[in-house]
Amino acid sequence: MTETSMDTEADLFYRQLPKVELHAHLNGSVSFETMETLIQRKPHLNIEHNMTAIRRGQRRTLDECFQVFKVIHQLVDSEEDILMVAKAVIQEFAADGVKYLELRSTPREVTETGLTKQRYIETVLEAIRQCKQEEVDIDVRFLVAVDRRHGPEVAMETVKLAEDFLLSSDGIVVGLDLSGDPTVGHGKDLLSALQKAKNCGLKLSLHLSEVPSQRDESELLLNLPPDRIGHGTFLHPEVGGSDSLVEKVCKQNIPIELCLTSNVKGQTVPSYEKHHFQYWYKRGHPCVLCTDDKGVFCTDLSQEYQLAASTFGLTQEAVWSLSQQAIGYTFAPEPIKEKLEKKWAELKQQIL
Ligand code: 6MZ
Repeated sequence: MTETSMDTEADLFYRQLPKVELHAHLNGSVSFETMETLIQRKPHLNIEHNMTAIRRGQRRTLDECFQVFKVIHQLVDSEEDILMVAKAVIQEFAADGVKYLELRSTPREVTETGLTKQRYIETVLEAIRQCKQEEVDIDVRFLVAVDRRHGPEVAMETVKLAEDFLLSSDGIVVGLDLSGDPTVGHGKDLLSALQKAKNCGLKLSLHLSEVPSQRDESELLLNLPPDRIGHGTFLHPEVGGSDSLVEKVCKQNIPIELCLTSNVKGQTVPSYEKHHFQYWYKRGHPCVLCTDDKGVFCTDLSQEYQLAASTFGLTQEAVWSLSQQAIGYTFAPEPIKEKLEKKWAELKQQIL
């Protein structure tokens, strides 16, 4: 698909396709419309739309992408904001045909608004519950995120918080995410927090090898092993990774969450055609298409499926399999996976 057609509506087939979204950062997923409301609520911040989204044809360095998150965090800094943003994001994913969503977000505390990390998570869970009550057609789970920038002590605190919610959230909190600027810090310092999370039953989705310098870190973190990998852009030898990394990923059959537009707009891959989706998909390795930050990168999951199909020549049958296989890579309990499988089977009759 060309750059010019990229921000247009995805075809009906891709919209109707039932989808599973497993890699979506809450504050990166805020839509243009919700952002408008936030900007109007806080005029004194003087924030404009071009500071919160990367549009068609635009590129940013990864570092610039992380500046964008800082701006969004200024706009989303109270319980009221989080509730509004989380509900809107869930409704938008549902409207895009996503039937199962794992949202992730980094709990923050903001003294000025009285926001605490505990309340942050409780508010996201409240948004999930309200959407369920309102019968929004989507099953939503939550991954508590560790921002690597904040170091080992904060990581350990976050794991303890996540562990509490794992026990008390009626199955909504299912795992832990490791994300944040990949050029900051080293995973070795976070290893004991991640190990603790794993030991207490939290599933692990770790951003790995998002930039080339993370090779040693990925070697180390793959020994945990994580339950899923975010991006994994530089794991394979053709881009400076290594056979040993690929072997570890393949041997343990760890699904990779692949976010095409995010990686192209953030310039960690040079073009859609050169995206590492191709490398892993050709090997028959478990791949899940995801949006990463649908608001910041101006995309949605239907569009990501359409882009993958047009770039790599996937048939509709292959696209269907890709979305269906993602059910198996969710952190949902077995009965939920079975329910989703049934839904896919029913919809297949109507759509394909
Ligand atoms: C690494 C990313 C990311 O947590 O405030 N985040 N981390 N790589 C990426 N690729 C572009 N995109 C988003 O959502 C925003 C936070 O998610 C992480 C960053 O830590 C960012 O601050 P939440 O909901």
